[in-house]
Amino acid sequence: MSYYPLQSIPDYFGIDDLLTEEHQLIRQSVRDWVQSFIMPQIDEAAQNHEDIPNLMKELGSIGALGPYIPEEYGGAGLDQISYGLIMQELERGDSAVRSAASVQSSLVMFPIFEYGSEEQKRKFLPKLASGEMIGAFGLTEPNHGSNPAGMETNYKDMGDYLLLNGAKMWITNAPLCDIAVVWAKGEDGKVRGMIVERSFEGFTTPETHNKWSLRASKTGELVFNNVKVPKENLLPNVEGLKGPLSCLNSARYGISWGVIGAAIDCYCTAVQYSKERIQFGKPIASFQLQQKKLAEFLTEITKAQLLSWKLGVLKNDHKATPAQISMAKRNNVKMAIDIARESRQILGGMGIVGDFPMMRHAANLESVITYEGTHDVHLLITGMDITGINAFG
Ligand code: TGC
Ligand code: FAD
Repeated sequence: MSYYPLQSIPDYFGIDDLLTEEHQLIRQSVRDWVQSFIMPQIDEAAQNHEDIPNLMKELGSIGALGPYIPEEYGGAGLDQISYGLIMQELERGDSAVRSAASVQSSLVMFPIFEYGSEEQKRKFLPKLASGEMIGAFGLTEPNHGSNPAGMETNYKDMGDYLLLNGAKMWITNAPLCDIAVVWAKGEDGKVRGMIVERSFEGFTTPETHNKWSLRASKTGELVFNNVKVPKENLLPNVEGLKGPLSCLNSARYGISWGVIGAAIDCYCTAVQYSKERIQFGKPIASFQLQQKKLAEFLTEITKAQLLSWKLGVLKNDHKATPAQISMAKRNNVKMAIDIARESRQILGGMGIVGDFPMMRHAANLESVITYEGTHDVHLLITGMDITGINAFG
């Protein structure tokens, strides 16, 4: 359980005034679910490098899978602020929980909804929304991470079917997935997306072991050895790298909110602990050095909240640019990882044990600052937006 009262979760600039009653109800219901379902088991799951049993069906039952997908396809038909608030609450529990919901919602349901055929939408979206089916997203490869344009995974048009070969690496939920949205190059060199099903011969998903980060999430590879993909599984309505990159816009936006949750969990724990822990005859909260840390945490959380809220407003109006999303993802993840590391120090030795969440969040955020575009890649995206000059290659 959380070590601090939930009423201490900060809203220093009254951002709740900008939320509707529905937003607040959604946030409360996910917060309650995280308290009762995630908090009691997350430390043990992370310590044991195990995923949380039944997680996807539970996430489906609270409407956290594809919240902004229309109801006719099994989604909740909510707006982007609701999606962000859900991500925030899930990541207050653990980045692995938010990751599971992000991948399913933004990287699997979003491309099927946005670029899929009507048959694909009807076949896959409702089962993905309920968590009955688990999806993965395959873009990164062993030799191509930040530079997905270089991907080697390829398909040949065999007339009746597509023949898929190659491998994807570092894929969230690969070992658990029923389907994977996979991005591959055709003989014309153009990138296309396709839905690869678990039952297809030649498709395997070896697990990546010994992670020190996101230990409550399964990561693995997607390996394609002459996999015959029926043509009806090709996403018909997108071609080129903008297909996968547009999915990342949605996921990166969700991360900008999610990491605020991780930061809040660390901040609230540190405030509570610093008031209780006595050294030199006084609570450590009475020392200026500790107050400086707490004041800076709250300032940074508040700035991040405002950034994500405004980005959500832009997203609702279909006006958010990829560069704005990059800025928010980059800023907020750095904010959260700094707070996780610094707040751990406020707990002294107690900060390193699993009774408190800081080490777990800090270790998770090492992945979050790397995936969905590294910290440096997002800086270069901002640099290119400012100057018009591409400094990648
Ligand atoms: P570039 O030439 O700039 O662009 C190629 C085409 O794509 C378009 N585009 C975008 N479209 C939509 N949204 C975006 N964000 C877009 N960025 C670019 C662009 O307009 C162009 O379209 P067109 O029609 O002209 O062809 O591409 P580039 O090869 O120079 O690369 C640019 C770069 C480096 C920014 C990009 O490739 C990048 O973002 N790299 C980082 C890779 C990344 O983020 N991988 C994430 C993998 S998925 C993941 O990590 C999931 S973790 C999930 C979890 O567990 O939560
Ligand atoms: P590299 O691209 O090799 O980068 C290494 C370093 O070089 C980084 O610091 C980077 O910033 C820097 N660098 C690279 N290019 C430049 C440049 N031009 N200028 C300056 N510096 C540069 N991918 C998926 O497709 N699906 C998933 O579900 C998924 N889940 C993941 C889960 C986890 C736990 C992790 C850790 C990763 C996941 N990823 C996933 C992959 C993730 O997106 C990549 O790790 C990330 O994009 C970086 O690629 P890379 O690891 O190959 O690093």
